Amino acid sequence: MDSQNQPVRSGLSAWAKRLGVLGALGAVALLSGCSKEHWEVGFLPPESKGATTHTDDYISLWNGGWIAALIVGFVTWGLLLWCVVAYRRRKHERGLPVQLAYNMPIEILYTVVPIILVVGFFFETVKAIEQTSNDDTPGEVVIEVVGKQWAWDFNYVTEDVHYSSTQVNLDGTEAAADKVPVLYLPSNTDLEIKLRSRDVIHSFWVPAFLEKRDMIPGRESSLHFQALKEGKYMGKCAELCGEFHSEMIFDVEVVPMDAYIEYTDSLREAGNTGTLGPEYDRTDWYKNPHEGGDDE
Ligand SMILES: [Cu+2]
Repeated sequence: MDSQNQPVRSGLSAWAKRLGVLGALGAVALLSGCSKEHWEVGFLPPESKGATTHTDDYISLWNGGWIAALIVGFVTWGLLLWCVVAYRRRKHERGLPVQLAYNMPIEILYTVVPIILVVGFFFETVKAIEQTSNDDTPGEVVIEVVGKQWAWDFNYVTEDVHYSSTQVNLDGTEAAADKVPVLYLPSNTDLEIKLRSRDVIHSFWVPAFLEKRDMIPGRESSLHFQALKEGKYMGKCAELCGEFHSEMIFDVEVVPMDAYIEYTDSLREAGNTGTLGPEYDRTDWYKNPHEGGDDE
């Protein structure tokens, strides 16, 4: 057996070269197409930076988690590689190497560092949740977003007007983009976005806002935040909700308050007064749970 073992080729230099080439290739693949903006937000959507009163908290939790994990990773990979190289079997050696165990300082390190990490992650997560998911600042403007197979109704509750949409037929042409329903949000205003569904479970997701909420028939959930950066964002349903789930998309326009008022006034002038209530729900099994559907 031993005679078949080829001795390690002369020294470390060949291995170092191979590792160097691999590392360089990996770095090129990793870094190509990545700009400073991508790094700053930890490869979350670049437009998420400063988009709402919550996004920066999410980004720093995300980046902090990655930085801690990478530090642990580099130390671990470094130690592994060092062991592989320093304790490799030399040309003249036969049999098993000297077996080592019970290194007290290392074992204490193994125990203490993970505890510090877990406690750190826990408190950083609680802090972020307090500032984001648990935010229930009363909305100066209340908007109800209603999901339905496969489109959206937007009830501008404070202004008592509504906008109703139908499914966007994504036919591969640019024209489809003009038919995407648009949700208008006034900037720098306390928003309460109420979410509900008319039929099956949908999910409200504006990727740039870094928040996603399921819309469950018979239950109301909500998001409270301020949109800080004016502009257009993409939104979509993030819960597989049937055949045309992929066409259940919308846009968000964050505009100054006067432009928002102008828009809701235009809805009123078009006759879209009042809000679209549960009378348009397709199913009401949750109101009579014993007549079909699951009890809660
Ligand atoms: Cu959906």
